[in-house]
Amino acid sequence: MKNFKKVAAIHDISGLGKCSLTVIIPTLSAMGIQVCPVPTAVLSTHTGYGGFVMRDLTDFISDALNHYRKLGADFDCIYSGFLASARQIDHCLDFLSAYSKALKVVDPVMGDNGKRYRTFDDELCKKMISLVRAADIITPNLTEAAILLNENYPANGLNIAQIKSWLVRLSQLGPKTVVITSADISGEGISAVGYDAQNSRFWKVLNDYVPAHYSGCGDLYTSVLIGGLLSGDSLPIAMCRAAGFTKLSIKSTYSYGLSQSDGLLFEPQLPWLNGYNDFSGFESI
Ligand code: PXL
Repeated sequence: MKNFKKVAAIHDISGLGKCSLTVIIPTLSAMGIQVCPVPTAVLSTHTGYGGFVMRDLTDFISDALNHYRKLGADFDCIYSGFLASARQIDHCLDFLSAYSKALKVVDPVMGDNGKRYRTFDDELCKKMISLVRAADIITPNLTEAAILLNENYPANGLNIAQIKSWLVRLSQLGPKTVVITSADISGEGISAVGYDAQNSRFWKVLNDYVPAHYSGCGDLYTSVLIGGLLSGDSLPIAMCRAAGFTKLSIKSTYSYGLSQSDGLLFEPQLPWLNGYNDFSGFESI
């Protein structure tokens, strides 16, 4: 029988401003993968809107895990993202050790564009390292990579040698696969760069430049990356699949002139995920 995959997604759910679970559930579902949401917080909007209200669900995560253990429930992948308190990191670590055979994906959501999100303090950022250590795959953006490595945000970008050294240093924290989703490579533009430490291979997929910034791009990218990897893609093919769908969603949103904080117009594009596409746009670096 076909092996239908299940992903436990430990992320927030925000009412307005598409990101986290409101992006992850439809995207992975369209790829034929079941998402089992474990909400870390409920927000009226994502943190980029003024005056948002938030309910922290820290204790819910451990209760949900206990219930899944009692049921003998299994997951093919545990995927953590936006966390509402430092204590949630301990609960995520319990999830990762309870499902040691699952693919452990940590998106160390902490900030973007050189700035931390409003709800992330020093304690949470410091503790994020322990979650990164337990992961198989991490998908930081450039801001998060800098925080994890205790480096200043490289406002003028990095050269290829520097970016490769950042990838290696991130993998030395624990994860055997590292993808920096928005590496600003001086003179080349924004690319996703990946490192497969087991085979010592580095990969790059260049993004098209669009003069706008939308919330939820990282969640969309990582969802498609996970969907690809769980379906048997190689790392560079999964990176191309993720880049292709993210690019299409960004360009479509831009073409309609939609508000940047509302997030991506990805819903009409979901059929792309099941079409025939060219995944050769990667480079070995
Ligand atoms: O996409 C990252 C993200 C997730 N969840 C919430 C956010 C953000 C980014 O702004 O605010 C609540």
